[in-house]
Amino acid sequence: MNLTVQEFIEEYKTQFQTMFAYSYEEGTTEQHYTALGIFIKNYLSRHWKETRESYIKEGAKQVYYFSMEFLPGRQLRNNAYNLGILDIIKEGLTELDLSFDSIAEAEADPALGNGGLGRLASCFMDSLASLSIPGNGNGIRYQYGLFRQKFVDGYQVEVPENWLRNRNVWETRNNKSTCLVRFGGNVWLEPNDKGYYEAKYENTLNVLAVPYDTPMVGYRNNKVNNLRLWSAEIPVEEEANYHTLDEIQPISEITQVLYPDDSNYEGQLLRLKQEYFMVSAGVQSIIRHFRKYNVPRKNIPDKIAIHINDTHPALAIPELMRILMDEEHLTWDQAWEITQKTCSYTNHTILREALEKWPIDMMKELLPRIYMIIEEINRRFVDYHLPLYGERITWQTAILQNGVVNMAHLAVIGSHSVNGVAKLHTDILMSDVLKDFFEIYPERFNNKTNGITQRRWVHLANPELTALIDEKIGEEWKRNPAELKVFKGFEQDEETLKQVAEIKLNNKKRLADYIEEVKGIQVNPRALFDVQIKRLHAYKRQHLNALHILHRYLEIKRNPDKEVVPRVFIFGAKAAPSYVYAKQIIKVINSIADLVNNDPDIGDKLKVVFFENYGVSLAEKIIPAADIGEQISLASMEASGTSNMKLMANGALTMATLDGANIEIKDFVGEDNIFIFGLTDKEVYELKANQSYQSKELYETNEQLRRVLDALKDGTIPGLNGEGSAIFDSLVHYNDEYFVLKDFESYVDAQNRADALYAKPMEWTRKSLLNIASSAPFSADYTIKRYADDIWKVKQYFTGDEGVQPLDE
Ligand code: TH1
Repeated sequence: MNLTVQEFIEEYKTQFQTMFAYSYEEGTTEQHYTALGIFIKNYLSRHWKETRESYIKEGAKQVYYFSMEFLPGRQLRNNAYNLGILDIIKEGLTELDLSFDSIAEAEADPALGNGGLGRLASCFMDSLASLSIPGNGNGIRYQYGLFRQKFVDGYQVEVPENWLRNRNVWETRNNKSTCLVRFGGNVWLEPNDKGYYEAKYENTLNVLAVPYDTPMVGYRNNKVNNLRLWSAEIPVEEEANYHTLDEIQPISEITQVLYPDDSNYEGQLLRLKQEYFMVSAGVQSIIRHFRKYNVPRKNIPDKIAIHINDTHPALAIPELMRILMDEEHLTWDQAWEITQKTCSYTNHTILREALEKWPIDMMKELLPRIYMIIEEINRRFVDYHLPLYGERITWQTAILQNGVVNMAHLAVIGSHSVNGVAKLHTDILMSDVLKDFFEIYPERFNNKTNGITQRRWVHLANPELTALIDEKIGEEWKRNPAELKVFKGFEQDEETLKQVAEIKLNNKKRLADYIEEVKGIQVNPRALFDVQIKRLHAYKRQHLNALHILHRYLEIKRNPDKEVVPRVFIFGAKAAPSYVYAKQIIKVINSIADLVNNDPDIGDKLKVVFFENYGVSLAEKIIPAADIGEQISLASMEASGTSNMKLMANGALTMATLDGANIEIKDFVGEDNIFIFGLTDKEVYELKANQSYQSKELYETNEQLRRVLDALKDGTIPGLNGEGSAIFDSLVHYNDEYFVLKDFESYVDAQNRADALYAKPMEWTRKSLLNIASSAPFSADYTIKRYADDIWKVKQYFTGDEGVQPLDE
């Protein structure tokens, strides 16, 4: 199936005309996007079908990645690239006088996730397919994605994200595989004459789950896996019972909108409905598919792995129990053994406010049968462990506690594997957050440090860098990321360093043009581009970054003649709509930007750019242009982080606390090639334990810090309405929960070291090259290989020597 440029041109013209009854010359960019998307989807459909069939034929074990969030990003370029037809399409379109780049920009970016957790799920989908692993995604087809962010007078305003307004060319509605999901009503068990209890239901709300399947294209291996997203509808046979919009609402609302909270639990009933809806439909369709394998049910764990992405899909555990008992008529013990062997769980955060705890009353009413099962899991857990571990440990690890269902405990108890997402994070799980479980089930715990797909984040986002690496070390690194380390050999090669520097500068020029276009701010591409892109959260400490900017501003004003290394500070961040403090930080940064960018004394020395509506597509533009990646969370708070990996892979130097995966980045790149500052996790724990931290003392004794803090509230920053004072108060009067003031000095210090290094361009670029060349360990291909080997026990299915090679590290 080697498509030639001429074939593409002919087929594309026909395709366009068939779809729109116009000749392609008259098409709008949006129509061209649609036609091209459909062309590519048709092109891959044979592989999609054959991949599915081959897994069944081989009796392959399949993994199902259950996640409430996926952030796939635009798929046109990615799919064409992985299929190996990107260059042909580009050439063909050029001949037709069309621009691939503008057509690709017409695609809506599906924001079906909040941040790192959802993007990780999508990187994993790319790696599963590229490694020829039978791996499927299972999630929700939200009608509205994460809100679109606008700034009005520097304040965040949320606008609905109607990503489905134009048709979604990638999805296929699959009417054959619908399921019924039941909510509420009454449930009881009735003994029957076949020797088991039957679950009887009355007055339930029945919801039809309709799957929309999206192809997940592997890298040049003819494999196409499936991402299944569920949509809620009225069951056809019940349509006559629904008359008004109000009556339809309880059903249509289920998959209407994504909850906009990142690392935060909002105990809303609708969210619980969403979770069970996705989980129930997913598990039902898996068990249905399993029947095609014609093996005994006790072998389910040999054919199926269900992965629970944070606790949001943890109801998969009681749902699988329900199906195995109520529908497959297995005993409790049989069902429990299968369930535990099938399910595995990843924890993504230790933040207390993110841990899901559903009120028992709510769960009982919405999911009566599921609650019965959870109660029984809990009863058996307590009965078994009380005599072995005593009162304290048993009650602290129970699922039912003080009127709530502790979802993390359910997930740990019902799984054979529990993992954290970076070394430090997993250590904290074992020694602190889940320490009692670690005592009971030490063998379940393991670490799987996060990863990113280099295909999207380097090959496609940074084509010039990719071409340079190809030229220097050959193309093997694309199939076998470990090869990238060969690039280290060029750290002293002046010519290569010049090329790396030039590519960075080109990327910065492109971003500078884009900044001018969308923000109207002129920035100097030769300035140091300092980037912090992630959700806005107090623990991520964007306000520490802001204090540093203020500090620079005040210094320039005090010493206008002093030479400084010019910097452009770049932000991208959404705040949860109800997160007042985070929104205040956004306003303050926007106001600092107004102050700095419009001060004639400042000029090119300092610029601040806060992009609106940060997401995957913006990240692809910003990351290749970054000189510094800011990873400045309070030590112990960021489970892993993944923008740190994307930024280093594109040659940014990391400005980091010893938190999350920053620690592993430091270990791989070497401490000379990263800027480390701030408290360690141990110091944080100590300060918290002995309650010795007094932020006000720092304010009173450190003059430099006081000047900066005072600027928050003394009118220096224009346009504020108390937001600066609010942040001041939290830092000075409410004892600075995230130790911003404590880390300030050491942060400024590290930033000064960065300036000094940037003044020596060759030295800087050498470290940049070493970052690029040390980024291979953070390939999601490796992460996925470890999940596949250690947790899921699924195999790579090679049909030849194509695609990503079998990975041995
Ligand atoms: C993030 C973590 O904060 C981040 O450190 C990590 O790199 C990423 O997951 C991927 O592992 C989390 N996102 C969420 C989102 C929700 C709840 C908890 C977390 S943790 C909704």
